[in-house]
Amino acid sequence: MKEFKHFINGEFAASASERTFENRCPVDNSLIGMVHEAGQAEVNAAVAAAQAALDGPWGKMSQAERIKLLDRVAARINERFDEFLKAECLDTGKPEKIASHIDIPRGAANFKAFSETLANHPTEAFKLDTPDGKSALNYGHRTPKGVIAVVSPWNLPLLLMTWKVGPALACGNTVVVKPSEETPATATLLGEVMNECGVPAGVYNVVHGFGPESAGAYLTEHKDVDAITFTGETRTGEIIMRAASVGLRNISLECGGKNPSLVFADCDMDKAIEGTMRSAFVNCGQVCLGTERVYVERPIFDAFVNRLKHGVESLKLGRPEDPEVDFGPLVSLEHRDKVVSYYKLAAEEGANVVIGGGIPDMGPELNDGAWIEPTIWTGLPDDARVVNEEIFGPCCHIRPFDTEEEAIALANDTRYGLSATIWTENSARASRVAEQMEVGLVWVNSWFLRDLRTAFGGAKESGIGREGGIHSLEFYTETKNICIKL
Ligand code: NAD
Ligand code: 6OD
Repeated sequence: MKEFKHFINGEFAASASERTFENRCPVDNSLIGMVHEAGQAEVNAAVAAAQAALDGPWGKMSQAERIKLLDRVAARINERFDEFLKAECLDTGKPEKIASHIDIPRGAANFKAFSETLANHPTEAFKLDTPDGKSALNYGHRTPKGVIAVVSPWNLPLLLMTWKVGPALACGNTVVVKPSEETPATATLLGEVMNECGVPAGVYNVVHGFGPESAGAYLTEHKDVDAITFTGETRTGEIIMRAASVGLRNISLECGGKNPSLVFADCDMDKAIEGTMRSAFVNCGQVCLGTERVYVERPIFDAFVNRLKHGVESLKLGRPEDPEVDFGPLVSLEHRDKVVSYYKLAAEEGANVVIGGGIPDMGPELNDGAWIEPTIWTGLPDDARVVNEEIFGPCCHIRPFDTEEEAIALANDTRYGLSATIWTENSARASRVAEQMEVGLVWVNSWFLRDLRTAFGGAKESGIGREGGIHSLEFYTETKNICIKL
């Protein structure tokens, strides 16, 4: 049986308390291994190691040397691709077909993209005329923020963790990562890679555990953590924001969503169906950018609902390693309880269940896993909880609309503001509608098409701040103005 230890100062370490918890595979609920739970002592040690690396070898290294090391990390993840893939799929149950295209390649790419941004992005410079008839030169100078706490979720574990660790390290910071308790494996494996690549001890640290009264809280409340970057639920984001207020530490929050998709009658239906199949059901609906509310212009409503239903019928559920499989289980039995409670609520709120709505019979080998049926509803009122609360499962509600104005109002009628997707072949309409969406990200005729140079983040209760490209540099560095009187 596997044992997942913390990674502190370049070494794998057990918890002094010897407290551990189970890591189970959601495919069949089998035990993968035991995870050490960090107490205050382990978190203190990890933060101290990160601080020492900052004051020592990492802080003294040139930007070019750091970038070379991070390029090596990216290459090494790709060399150990299959190990990362197996570990990620065991922890999450997601199909290898998906993780080999999304999670692991992006996990590696995150270590390269930001080095290039850093190397190529200048800071500002202004020459100022001074009252004595001479002048002064102002220029911006970036320094690392310091020790960064990275608190990450379970849905895209390696991708979302390295999305923060990559730019943080490129900018010269050190990190202490608290991966989700559901998915400890790839963050731990990355510790081995850091050592193999010669990244100095203390630059990358991992502490395992839960949120409240555990590693997550101890880390985010730690006074020597200089900034916190978090991905997860909005309610957790609020708690972390309170923790960050002590000492006025910087935060970046990437939180939940209840994302709309607007399908206009002038769309290319094939593209809209293919895109909505992915945005609603890929990764078993556990993507923060995923679509849970679909608004379809009335003339094509019935045809759209029918074709999406056929798409769902063709999804193949099964084990991650089966190359034909495109749909795995939810991440855990606990999360399935939550999603099932929404399936029941949808029925109580008067939904018409187009397809799904329950737990599939996967046979004796898999029935203990966290399996769930992909589900489509129609007919719910706009104030139904199912239409307003983030479910984070493979389900969507489809509702007809009659005018562009109505579609925009419906899409924006939410406290969330992460992403929106628009399906239309009319480019004037596309930009007009996109500009009115109250979100951080809009995709037109596509979904989850990512360019790491662009701004990523949410509006309203979906988050605070932007990361990606220059925005990551802004968050992970302190810009100092240096004024030289000439
Ligand atoms: P979560 O908020 O429950 O947990 C996220 C992380 O925070 C975990 O590591 C957890 O242990 C830790 N945590 C929990 N309570 C804490 C506390 N009090 N103090 C410190 N740390 C704490 O989220 P989840 O269930 O892991 O992930 C699903 C959620 O994440 C969904 O709401 C989804 O929309 C959101 N999400 C958002 C994005 C985005 O980019 N906006 C991306 C992925 C997931
Ligand atoms: O692609 C990314 O950079 C990113 N942060 C994706 C988030 C997906 C949410 O589940």
